[in-house]
Order: sequence, then C-alpha cells, then structure tokens
Amino acid sequence: MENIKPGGPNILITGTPGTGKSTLGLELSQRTGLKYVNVGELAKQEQLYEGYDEVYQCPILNEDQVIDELEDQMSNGGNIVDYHGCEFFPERWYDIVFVLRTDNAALYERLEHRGYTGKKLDDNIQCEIFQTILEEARNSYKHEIVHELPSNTPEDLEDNLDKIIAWIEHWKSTH
Ligand code: DAT
Repeated sequence: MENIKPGGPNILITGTPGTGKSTLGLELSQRTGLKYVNVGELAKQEQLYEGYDEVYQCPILNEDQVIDELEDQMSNGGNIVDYHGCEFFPERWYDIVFVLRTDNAALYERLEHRGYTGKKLDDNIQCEIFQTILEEARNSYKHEIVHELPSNTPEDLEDNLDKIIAWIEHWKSTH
C-alpha cells in the first residue's frame, strides 16, 4: 500500500556527477515549493561519513546515518532528493525517480570545468557511458516509476521542469 504523504510526493533526481541534478533540483524546488535535499551537502553538514576513500580522495558516505537523518522528513513527503546514487535509499521513499543523462563530450567539459582530472574524470565518464546509475535505478525501483531525462542543453532543462511540474500537479490531484 502506498504511504500517505501530506507534504506532497517525494522525487529522486539521480545521475552521474555533472549531469545537472542540482541545477534541476534547485529550480524545481523554487517553482514548486517542494524541499530540495542535496544528500552530498547534508552529509558534509552533519558529518555523515564512515572513513575516507584514498583512491577518490573523498569521505565515504554513511548510508545508514543518511537514512536515519532523512526518515521523518521523507515520511512526511514533499522532497526533491539529489544524489549520484540511488540503491541504498528505502524503495518506499520515492514516488518517482528521474535519471539525468548527458552526452559524453558535454559531460567531459562540465567535469573538467569542475576541476576533475585523471581517474576521477575517467571513471565518471565511464559511469555515464555504461549507464551505471540508470541500471542501478532500474534494479532498485519499479520500472514504471524510473524515467530517463536528457540533460544536455538549457532547452532540455526547461522541458524537464515542465514535465516534472505537470507530473506533480497530476500527483496532487489524485492523492
Ligand atoms: P550535478 O548536480 O548533477 O553534479 P550540476 O547541476 O552541478 O550537476 O550541473 C553541472 C554543470 O552543468 C553546471 O555548470 C550547470 C550545467 N548544466 C546543468 N544542466 C544543464 C543543462 N540542461 N544544459 C546545459 N548545462 C547544464
């Protein structure tokens, strides 16, 4: 049975780093009033880590702590969650999952611009080529709630916003 969420639907925006999750998530939050939750930023603020990854030179997310931290807010509903992974969240949290996709050349430029080099840059490009996050989403959630969205151009961004806002309106009229 579906949970009752007084705050509105919970939306997951996932995809390889650099595909435009935070750009879309923040704009969507501004236009809809739903709360934007950046899991990477939350982990940094609350220090939800367990150890350090020497290869990628970054702290390792403590997934259980992230879940505990967000549980009440997610049960209430009305959240737009942004993270470059999706399989560790409870499946019941989300009403819909969007996987952003970006062409290699554009993604390479965005990540280089962000200062990524070497293995970190290559691995993220490979992650997108092998559609790792899309597979992860399809393996973790019902197929009918997982949607792939192109995220290459400003026109794509506007299209995605229109589509998601229409979906939210429909959700609200039926819940
Ligand atoms: P993410 O949160 O997935 O890491 P981001 O939102 O920070 O990605 O976007 C990475 C860069 O790409 C940033 O400079 C904004 C730009 N960008 C995002 N969406 C875009 C789009 N649809 N068209 C063109 N550029 C976009």
